[in-house]
Amino acid sequence: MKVYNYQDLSNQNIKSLCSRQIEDDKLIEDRVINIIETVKKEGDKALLDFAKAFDKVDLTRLFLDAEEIKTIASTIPADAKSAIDTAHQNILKFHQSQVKNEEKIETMPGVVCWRESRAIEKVGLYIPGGTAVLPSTFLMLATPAIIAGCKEIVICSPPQADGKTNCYLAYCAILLGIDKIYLVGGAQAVAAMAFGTETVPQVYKIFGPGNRYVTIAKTMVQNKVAIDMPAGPSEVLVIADETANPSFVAADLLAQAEHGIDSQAILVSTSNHIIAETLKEVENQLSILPRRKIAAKAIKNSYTILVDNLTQAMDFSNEYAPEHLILATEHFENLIPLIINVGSVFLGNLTPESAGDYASGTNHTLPTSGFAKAYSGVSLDAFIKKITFQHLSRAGLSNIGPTVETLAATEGLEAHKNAITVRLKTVEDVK
Ligand code: HSO
Ligand code: ZN
Repeated sequence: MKVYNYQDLSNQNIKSLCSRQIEDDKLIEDRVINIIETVKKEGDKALLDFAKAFDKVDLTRLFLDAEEIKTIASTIPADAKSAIDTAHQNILKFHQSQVKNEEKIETMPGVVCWRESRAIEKVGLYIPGGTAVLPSTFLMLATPAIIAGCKEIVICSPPQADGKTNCYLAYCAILLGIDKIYLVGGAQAVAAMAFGTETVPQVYKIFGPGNRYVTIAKTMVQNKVAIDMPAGPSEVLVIADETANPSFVAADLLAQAEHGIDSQAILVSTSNHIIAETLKEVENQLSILPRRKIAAKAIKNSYTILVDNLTQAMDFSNEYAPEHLILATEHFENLIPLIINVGSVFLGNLTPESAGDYASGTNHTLPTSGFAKAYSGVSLDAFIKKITFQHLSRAGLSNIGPTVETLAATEGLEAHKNAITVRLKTVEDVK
Protein backbone atom coordinates (compact mmCIF):
# COMPACT_ATOMS: atom_id res chain seq x y z
CA MET A 1 0.00 0.00 0.00
CA LYS A 2 1.47 3.33 -1.02
CA VAL A 3 1.63 6.04 1.66
CA TYR A 4 1.08 9.70 0.69
CA ASN A 5 1.30 12.88 2.71
CA TYR A 6 -1.68 15.14 2.04
CA GLN A 7 0.58 18.19 2.40
CA ASP A 8 2.58 17.12 -0.65
CA LEU A 9 -0.39 16.41 -2.90
CA SER A 10 -1.34 18.92 -5.60
CA ASN A 11 -4.98 19.31 -6.68
CA GLN A 12 -4.08 17.26 -9.72
CA ASN A 13 -2.62 14.49 -7.51
CA ILE A 14 -5.80 14.43 -5.42
CA LYS A 15 -7.94 14.27 -8.54
CA SER A 16 -6.01 11.34 -9.87
CA LEU A 17 -6.11 9.51 -6.50
CA CYS A 18 -9.88 9.98 -6.54
CA SER A 19 -10.35 8.75 -10.09
CA ARG A 20 -11.30 5.10 -10.48
CA GLN A 21 -9.30 3.68 -13.33
CA ILE A 22 -11.77 1.49 -15.09
CA GLU A 23 -10.71 1.10 -18.69
CA ASP A 24 -13.27 0.71 -21.42
CA ASP A 25 -13.15 -2.86 -22.56
CA LYS A 26 -14.15 -2.88 -26.21
CA LEU A 27 -14.00 -6.66 -26.40
CA ILE A 28 -16.45 -7.16 -23.51
CA GLU A 29 -18.69 -4.40 -24.89
CA ASP A 30 -18.88 -6.11 -28.28
CA ARG A 31 -19.66 -9.45 -26.64
CA VAL A 32 -22.41 -7.87 -24.55
CA ILE A 33 -23.97 -6.22 -27.62
CA ASN A 34 -23.97 -9.60 -29.30
CA ILE A 35 -25.56 -11.31 -26.27
CA ILE A 36 -28.30 -8.66 -26.03
CA GLU A 37 -29.09 -8.88 -29.75
CA THR A 38 -29.20 -12.70 -29.65
CA VAL A 39 -31.59 -12.72 -26.66
CA LYS A 40 -33.81 -10.16 -28.41
CA LYS A 41 -33.91 -12.29 -31.55
CA GLU A 42 -34.00 -15.84 -30.19
CA GLY A 43 -35.54 -15.47 -26.70
CA ASP A 44 -35.49 -18.65 -24.58
CA LYS A 45 -33.37 -20.53 -27.12
CA ALA A 46 -30.58 -17.99 -26.66
CA LEU A 47 -30.82 -18.28 -22.86
CA LEU A 48 -30.51 -22.07 -23.04
CA ASP A 49 -27.55 -21.81 -25.45
CA PHE A 50 -25.78 -19.26 -23.22
CA ALA A 51 -26.33 -21.45 -20.14
CA LYS A 52 -24.58 -24.24 -21.99
CA ALA A 53 -21.74 -22.02 -23.22
CA PHE A 54 -21.10 -19.90 -20.10
CA ASP A 55 -22.48 -21.88 -17.14
CA LYS A 56 -21.63 -25.29 -18.65
CA VAL A 57 -25.06 -26.65 -17.93
CA ASP A 58 -27.75 -28.25 -20.09
CA LEU A 59 -31.01 -26.80 -18.79
CA THR A 60 -34.31 -28.42 -19.68
CA ARG A 61 -36.27 -25.52 -18.17
CA LEU A 62 -35.24 -21.93 -17.45
CA PHE A 63 -36.67 -21.67 -13.94
CA LEU A 64 -37.09 -23.47 -10.64
CA ASP A 65 -40.67 -23.71 -9.41
CA ALA A 66 -41.99 -23.52 -5.85
CA GLU A 67 -41.68 -27.27 -5.23
CA GLU A 68 -38.06 -27.42 -6.39
CA ILE A 69 -37.15 -24.30 -4.41
CA LYS A 70 -38.69 -25.87 -1.29
CA THR A 71 -36.71 -29.07 -1.71
CA ILE A 72 -33.40 -27.23 -2.19
CA ALA A 73 -34.12 -24.84 0.69
CA SER A 74 -34.73 -27.72 3.08
CA THR A 75 -31.03 -28.63 2.89
CA ILE A 76 -29.84 -25.33 4.43
CA PRO A 77 -27.73 -25.71 7.61
CA ALA A 78 -29.51 -24.51 10.77
CA ASP A 79 -26.99 -21.77 11.64
CA ALA A 80 -27.20 -20.22 8.16
CA LYS A 81 -31.00 -20.35 8.31
CA SER A 82 -31.13 -18.53 11.60
CA ALA A 83 -28.54 -15.93 10.48
CA ILE A 84 -30.57 -15.24 7.34
CA ASP A 85 -33.72 -14.93 9.49
CA THR A 86 -32.09 -12.38 11.80
CA ALA A 87 -30.64 -10.34 8.92
CA HIS A 88 -34.01 -10.38 7.19
CA GLN A 89 -35.81 -9.13 10.32
CA ASN A 90 -33.42 -6.18 10.63
CA ILE A 91 -33.52 -5.31 6.93
CA LEU A 92 -37.32 -5.52 7.03
CA LYS A 93 -37.56 -3.29 10.11
CA PHE A 94 -35.26 -0.62 8.69
CA HIS A 95 -36.85 -0.53 5.24
CA GLN A 96 -40.38 -0.55 6.69
CA SER A 97 -39.48 2.64 8.55
CA GLN A 98 -38.97 4.29 5.16
CA VAL A 99 -42.69 4.13 4.32
CA LYS A 100 -43.80 7.75 4.49
CA ASN A 101 -47.05 9.51 3.66
CA GLU A 102 -46.66 13.09 2.59
CA GLU A 103 -48.90 15.94 3.72
CA LYS A 104 -51.35 17.71 1.44
CA ILE A 105 -50.18 21.31 1.01
CA GLU A 106 -52.47 24.29 0.35
CA THR A 107 -50.10 26.51 -1.64
CA MET A 108 -52.71 29.29 -1.79
CA PRO A 109 -56.33 29.24 -0.60
CA GLY A 110 -58.21 26.58 -2.57
CA VAL A 111 -55.09 25.24 -4.34
CA VAL A 112 -54.08 21.89 -2.85
CA CYS A 113 -51.05 19.85 -4.01
CA TRP A 114 -49.66 16.55 -2.77
CA ARG A 115 -47.63 13.46 -3.70
CA GLU A 116 -48.52 9.80 -3.45
CA SER A 117 -46.25 6.80 -3.91
CA ARG A 118 -46.98 3.86 -6.17
CA ALA A 119 -44.80 0.78 -6.48
CA ILE A 120 -43.02 0.05 -9.74
CA GLU A 121 -45.20 -2.81 -10.97
CA LYS A 122 -42.51 -5.07 -12.46
CA VAL A 123 -38.94 -5.22 -11.16
CA GLY A 124 -36.07 -7.55 -12.01
CA LEU A 125 -33.52 -8.50 -9.37
CA TYR A 126 -30.19 -9.92 -10.48
CA ILE A 127 -28.65 -12.12 -7.81
CA PRO A 128 -25.10 -13.28 -8.53
CA GLY A 129 -24.91 -17.04 -8.08
CA GLY A 130 -23.09 -20.04 -9.47
CA THR A 131 -20.03 -20.54 -7.31
CA ALA A 132 -20.48 -17.28 -5.35
CA VAL A 133 -23.13 -17.46 -2.64
CA LEU A 134 -24.90 -14.14 -2.23
CA PRO A 135 -28.05 -14.57 -0.14
CA SER A 136 -27.39 -11.12 1.39
CA THR A 137 -28.02 -9.46 -1.98
CA PHE A 138 -31.28 -11.37 -2.35
CA LEU A 139 -32.46 -10.01 1.02
CA MET A 140 -31.25 -6.47 0.26
CA LEU A 141 -33.14 -6.23 -3.01
CA ALA A 142 -36.28 -8.30 -2.50
CA THR A 143 -37.16 -7.00 0.98
CA PRO A 144 -37.76 -3.36 -0.07
CA ALA A 145 -39.42 -4.54 -3.32
CA ILE A 146 -41.97 -6.47 -1.25
CA ILE A 147 -42.54 -3.63 1.22
CA ALA A 148 -43.06 -1.24 -1.72
CA GLY A 149 -45.72 -3.59 -3.11
CA CYS A 150 -44.11 -4.40 -6.49
CA LYS A 151 -46.60 -6.77 -8.17
CA GLU A 152 -44.09 -8.78 -10.18
CA ILE A 153 -40.63 -9.50 -8.77
CA VAL A 154 -38.48 -11.40 -11.27
CA ILE A 155 -35.41 -13.09 -9.79
CA CYS A 156 -32.60 -14.03 -12.17
CA SER A 157 -29.57 -15.94 -10.93
CA PRO A 158 -27.08 -18.04 -12.86
CA PRO A 159 -27.52 -21.82 -12.58
CA GLN A 160 -25.00 -23.97 -10.74
CA ALA A 161 -23.32 -26.88 -12.53
CA ASP A 162 -26.20 -29.14 -11.42
CA GLY A 163 -28.74 -26.86 -13.12
CA LYS A 164 -30.10 -25.63 -9.79
CA THR A 165 -29.51 -22.80 -7.34
CA ASN A 166 -27.82 -23.06 -3.94
CA CYS A 167 -29.76 -23.76 -0.72
CA TYR A 168 -29.13 -20.23 0.65
CA LEU A 169 -30.79 -18.47 -2.27
CA ALA A 170 -33.59 -21.05 -2.25
CA TYR A 171 -34.16 -20.42 1.46
CA CYS A 172 -34.28 -16.64 0.89
CA ALA A 173 -36.94 -17.22 -1.77
CA ILE A 174 -39.04 -19.24 0.70
CA LEU A 175 -38.59 -16.61 3.43
CA LEU A 176 -39.60 -13.81 1.06
CA GLY A 177 -42.52 -15.70 -0.50
CA ILE A 178 -40.96 -15.80 -3.97
CA ASP A 179 -42.04 -18.90 -5.88
CA LYS A 180 -39.85 -18.80 -8.98
CA ILE A 181 -36.15 -18.37 -9.63
CA TYR A 182 -35.09 -17.90 -13.26
CA LEU A 183 -31.85 -19.75 -13.92
CA VAL A 184 -30.35 -17.05 -16.07
CA GLY A 185 -27.11 -15.20 -15.39
CA GLY A 186 -24.78 -12.65 -16.92
CA ALA A 187 -25.60 -10.12 -19.62
CA GLN A 188 -28.22 -12.52 -21.00
CA ALA A 189 -30.23 -12.18 -17.75
CA VAL A 190 -30.21 -8.39 -18.08
CA ALA A 191 -31.28 -8.63 -21.73
CA ALA A 192 -34.04 -11.12 -20.86
CA MET A 193 -35.48 -8.87 -18.15
CA ALA A 194 -35.19 -5.76 -20.35
CA PHE A 195 -36.85 -7.21 -23.44
CA GLY A 196 -38.68 -10.30 -22.14
CA THR A 197 -38.54 -13.81 -23.62
CA GLU A 198 -41.17 -16.57 -23.85
CA THR A 199 -40.34 -17.51 -20.25
CA VAL A 200 -38.67 -14.50 -18.58
CA PRO A 201 -41.05 -11.56 -18.03
CA GLN A 202 -40.06 -8.08 -19.14
CA VAL A 203 -39.64 -5.63 -16.26
CA TYR A 204 -39.57 -1.85 -15.85
CA LYS A 205 -36.47 -1.58 -13.62
CA ILE A 206 -33.45 -3.84 -13.13
CA PHE A 207 -31.50 -4.02 -9.85
CA GLY A 208 -28.44 -5.82 -8.63
CA PRO A 209 -24.69 -6.19 -8.80
CA GLY A 210 -22.74 -8.40 -11.14
CA ASN A 211 -19.54 -8.83 -13.10
CA ARG A 212 -18.39 -6.54 -15.94
CA TYR A 213 -20.78 -8.24 -18.37
CA VAL A 214 -23.81 -7.63 -16.14
CA THR A 215 -22.74 -4.06 -15.42
CA ILE A 216 -22.13 -3.18 -19.06
CA ALA A 217 -25.40 -4.86 -20.09
CA LYS A 218 -27.29 -2.78 -17.51
CA THR A 219 -25.88 0.46 -18.89
CA MET A 220 -26.69 -0.67 -22.46
CA VAL A 221 -30.39 -1.41 -21.86
CA GLN A 222 -31.06 1.93 -20.20
CA ASN A 223 -33.02 3.31 -23.14
CA LYS A 224 -35.50 0.48 -22.56
CA VAL A 225 -35.63 0.06 -18.76
CA ALA A 226 -34.58 1.91 -15.61
CA ILE A 227 -31.64 0.56 -13.59
CA ASP A 228 -30.77 1.01 -9.92
CA MET A 229 -27.45 2.75 -10.53
CA PRO A 230 -24.25 2.49 -12.55
CA ALA A 231 -21.97 0.00 -10.80
CA GLY A 232 -18.23 -0.38 -10.39
CA PRO A 233 -15.89 -2.30 -8.08
CA SER A 234 -16.65 -2.13 -4.35
CA GLU A 235 -14.69 0.35 -2.19
CA VAL A 236 -14.16 1.55 1.38
CA LEU A 237 -12.48 4.60 2.82
CA VAL A 238 -11.46 4.45 6.49
CA ILE A 239 -10.73 7.64 8.42
CA ALA A 240 -8.69 6.80 11.52
CA ASP A 241 -7.21 9.00 14.24
CA GLU A 242 -5.07 8.01 17.23
CA THR A 243 -8.16 6.55 18.97
CA ALA A 244 -8.51 3.88 16.26
CA ASN A 245 -7.57 0.23 16.71
CA PRO A 246 -5.09 -0.81 13.96
CA SER A 247 -6.20 -4.42 13.94
CA PHE A 248 -9.85 -3.39 13.46
CA VAL A 249 -8.86 -0.98 10.68
CA ALA A 250 -6.77 -3.66 8.95
CA ALA A 251 -9.66 -6.14 9.16
CA ASP A 252 -12.00 -3.59 7.55
CA LEU A 253 -9.55 -2.85 4.72
CA LEU A 254 -9.16 -6.57 4.04
CA ALA A 255 -12.91 -7.21 4.17
CA GLN A 256 -13.16 -4.81 1.29
CA ALA A 257 -10.10 -6.14 -0.52
CA GLU A 258 -11.34 -9.73 -0.59
CA HIS A 259 -14.28 -8.72 -2.80
CA GLY A 260 -12.13 -8.52 -5.91
CA ILE A 261 -8.73 -7.56 -7.27
CA ASP A 262 -10.14 -4.21 -8.41
CA SER A 263 -11.64 -3.31 -4.99
CA GLN A 264 -10.22 -0.20 -3.32
CA ALA A 265 -9.47 -0.01 0.40
CA ILE A 266 -8.21 3.44 1.40
CA LEU A 267 -6.91 4.59 4.76
CA VAL A 268 -6.82 8.29 5.63
CA SER A 269 -5.25 8.94 9.01
CA THR A 270 -4.04 11.77 11.23
CA SER A 271 -1.50 9.43 12.84
CA ASN A 272 1.74 8.06 11.44
CA HIS A 273 1.74 5.48 14.22
CA ILE A 274 -1.75 4.19 13.32
CA ILE A 275 -0.76 3.95 9.64
CA ALA A 276 2.39 1.95 10.43
CA GLU A 277 0.59 -0.39 12.84
CA THR A 278 -2.31 -0.90 10.44
CA LEU A 279 0.01 -1.80 7.57
CA LYS A 280 1.72 -4.38 9.78
CA GLU A 281 -1.66 -5.80 10.78
CA VAL A 282 -2.76 -5.96 7.14
CA GLU A 283 0.21 -8.21 6.38
CA ASN A 284 -0.47 -10.44 9.40
CA GLN A 285 -4.18 -10.87 8.78
CA LEU A 286 -3.79 -11.22 5.03
CA SER A 287 -1.50 -14.22 5.30
CA ILE A 288 -4.24 -16.41 6.78
CA LEU A 289 -7.16 -15.36 4.59
CA PRO A 290 -8.56 -17.98 2.19
CA ARG A 291 -8.97 -15.25 -0.46
CA ARG A 292 -5.49 -13.79 0.21
CA LYS A 293 -4.47 -13.79 -3.46
CA ILE A 294 -7.41 -11.58 -4.42
CA ALA A 295 -7.10 -9.41 -1.31
CA ALA A 296 -3.35 -8.94 -1.76
CA LYS A 297 -3.82 -7.62 -5.29
CA ALA A 298 -6.52 -5.19 -4.18
CA ILE A 299 -4.38 -3.98 -1.27
CA LYS A 300 -1.48 -3.42 -3.64
CA ASN A 301 -3.67 -1.10 -5.73
CA SER A 302 -4.92 0.75 -2.66
CA TYR A 303 -3.24 3.56 -0.69
CA THR A 304 -2.93 5.47 2.57
CA ILE A 305 -2.88 9.21 3.14
CA LEU A 306 -1.44 11.00 6.17
CA VAL A 307 -3.45 14.15 6.95
CA ASP A 308 -2.98 16.99 9.46
CA ASN A 309 -6.44 16.75 10.97
CA LEU A 310 -9.85 15.11 10.64
CA THR A 311 -11.32 18.02 8.68
CA GLN A 312 -8.70 17.48 6.01
CA ALA A 313 -9.57 13.76 6.05
CA MET A 314 -13.22 14.59 5.47
CA ASP A 315 -12.33 16.97 2.61
CA PHE A 316 -10.52 14.12 0.87
CA SER A 317 -13.34 11.67 1.56
CA ASN A 318 -15.94 14.04 0.11
CA GLU A 319 -13.84 14.41 -3.04
CA TYR A 320 -13.34 10.63 -3.34
CA ALA A 321 -17.06 9.94 -2.59
CA PRO A 322 -16.61 6.36 -1.35
CA GLU A 323 -19.25 3.65 -1.40
CA HIS A 324 -18.53 2.99 2.30
CA LEU A 325 -16.98 5.36 4.86
CA ILE A 326 -15.78 4.03 8.21
CA LEU A 327 -15.04 6.65 10.88
CA ALA A 328 -12.56 4.79 13.08
CA THR A 329 -12.44 7.44 15.77
CA GLU A 330 -14.11 8.11 19.09
CA HIS A 331 -14.82 11.63 17.80
CA PHE A 332 -17.12 10.58 14.98
CA GLU A 333 -19.98 12.82 16.18
CA ASN A 334 -17.98 15.93 15.22
CA LEU A 335 -17.47 14.61 11.70
CA ILE A 336 -21.08 13.77 10.83
CA PRO A 337 -21.98 17.36 9.81
CA LEU A 338 -18.97 17.45 7.45
CA ILE A 339 -20.05 14.37 5.48
CA ILE A 340 -21.30 15.21 1.98
CA ASN A 341 -20.53 12.45 -0.54
CA VAL A 342 -20.73 8.77 0.48
CA GLY A 343 -23.04 5.77 0.07
CA SER A 344 -23.15 4.49 3.66
CA VAL A 345 -21.34 5.49 6.87
CA PHE A 346 -20.08 3.30 9.75
CA LEU A 347 -19.52 5.19 12.99
CA GLY A 348 -16.91 4.46 15.66
CA ASN A 349 -14.46 1.68 16.35
CA LEU A 350 -17.05 -1.04 16.94
CA THR A 351 -19.00 -0.62 13.70
CA PRO A 352 -17.47 -2.57 10.82
CA GLU A 353 -18.78 -2.36 7.27
CA SER A 354 -19.55 -6.09 7.48
CA ALA A 355 -22.44 -5.30 9.84
CA GLY A 356 -24.15 -3.31 7.11
CA ASP A 357 -23.06 -5.69 4.35
CA TYR A 358 -25.12 -8.41 5.95
CA ALA A 359 -27.39 -7.77 8.82
CA SER A 360 -27.76 -4.42 10.63
CA GLY A 361 -30.67 -3.34 8.42
CA THR A 362 -29.21 -0.78 5.99
CA ASN A 363 -28.95 -1.70 2.32
CA HIS A 364 -25.65 -2.84 0.85
CA THR A 365 -26.48 -1.88 -2.74
CA LEU A 366 -24.62 1.42 -2.86
CA PRO A 367 -23.15 3.86 -5.39
CA THR A 368 -19.50 3.21 -6.33
CA SER A 369 -16.95 4.92 -8.61
CA GLY A 370 -17.69 8.40 -7.23
CA PHE A 371 -21.40 8.20 -8.08
CA ALA A 372 -22.12 8.82 -4.38
CA LYS A 373 -21.75 12.49 -5.38
CA ALA A 374 -25.15 12.22 -7.07
CA TYR A 375 -26.77 8.84 -6.32
CA SER A 376 -28.24 7.29 -3.17
CA GLY A 377 -27.99 3.62 -2.31
CA VAL A 378 -30.95 1.32 -2.83
CA SER A 379 -33.76 1.81 -0.34
CA LEU A 380 -37.55 1.63 -0.42
CA ASP A 381 -37.50 4.77 -2.61
CA ALA A 382 -35.84 2.87 -5.44
CA PHE A 383 -38.92 0.66 -5.82
CA ILE A 384 -41.53 3.40 -5.89
CA LYS A 385 -42.47 6.35 -8.03
CA LYS A 386 -43.89 9.54 -6.61
CA ILE A 387 -46.93 10.95 -8.36
CA THR A 388 -48.09 14.53 -7.84
CA PHE A 389 -51.76 15.47 -7.48
CA GLN A 390 -53.54 18.82 -7.34
CA HIS A 391 -57.07 20.11 -6.89
CA LEU A 392 -58.46 23.62 -7.39
CA SER A 393 -61.68 24.68 -5.71
CA ARG A 394 -63.69 27.62 -7.07
CA ALA A 395 -61.78 29.91 -4.75
CA GLY A 396 -58.53 28.24 -5.81
CA LEU A 397 -59.28 28.83 -9.50
CA SER A 398 -60.08 32.50 -8.84
CA ASN A 399 -56.94 32.89 -6.76
CA ILE A 400 -54.47 31.28 -9.12
CA GLY A 401 -56.20 32.08 -12.43
CA PRO A 402 -54.80 35.56 -13.18
CA THR A 403 -51.22 34.41 -12.40
CA VAL A 404 -51.46 31.53 -14.85
CA GLU A 405 -53.14 33.71 -17.50
CA THR A 406 -50.36 36.28 -17.28
CA LEU A 407 -47.57 33.69 -17.41
CA ALA A 408 -49.21 31.89 -20.35
CA ALA A 409 -49.55 35.20 -22.23
CA THR A 410 -45.90 35.97 -21.46
CA GLU A 411 -44.88 32.68 -23.07
CA GLY A 412 -47.21 33.32 -26.02
CA LEU A 413 -49.23 30.19 -25.27
CA GLU A 414 -52.81 31.35 -25.78
CA ALA A 415 -54.39 27.88 -25.41
CA HIS A 416 -52.81 27.52 -21.97
CA LYS A 417 -54.26 30.89 -20.98
CA ASN A 418 -57.65 29.91 -22.35
CA ALA A 419 -57.83 26.76 -20.23
CA ILE A 420 -58.04 29.12 -17.26
CA THR A 421 -60.15 31.84 -18.90
CA VAL A 422 -63.02 29.53 -19.93
CA ARG A 423 -63.23 28.20 -16.40
CA LEU A 424 -62.97 31.59 -14.73
CA LYS A 425 -65.89 32.72 -16.87
CA THR A 426 -68.20 29.93 -15.64
CA VAL A 427 -67.12 30.47 -12.06
CA GLU A 428 -67.78 34.18 -12.42
CA ASP A 429 -71.13 33.57 -14.21
CA VAL A 430 -72.39 31.53 -11.29
CA LYS A 431 -71.53 34.34 -8.83
N1 HSO B 1 -19.70 -4.95 0.34
C1 HSO B 1 -20.62 -5.34 -0.71
C2 HSO B 1 -21.79 -6.14 -0.19
C3 HSO B 1 -21.47 -7.51 0.31
N2 HSO B 1 -20.46 -7.84 1.12
C4 HSO B 1 -22.16 -8.67 0.07
C5 HSO B 1 -20.51 -9.13 1.41
N3 HSO B 1 -21.54 -9.65 0.75
C6 HSO B 1 -21.11 -4.10 -1.43
O1 HSO B 1 -21.63 -3.13 -0.59
ZN1 ZN C 1 -18.72 -6.60 1.46
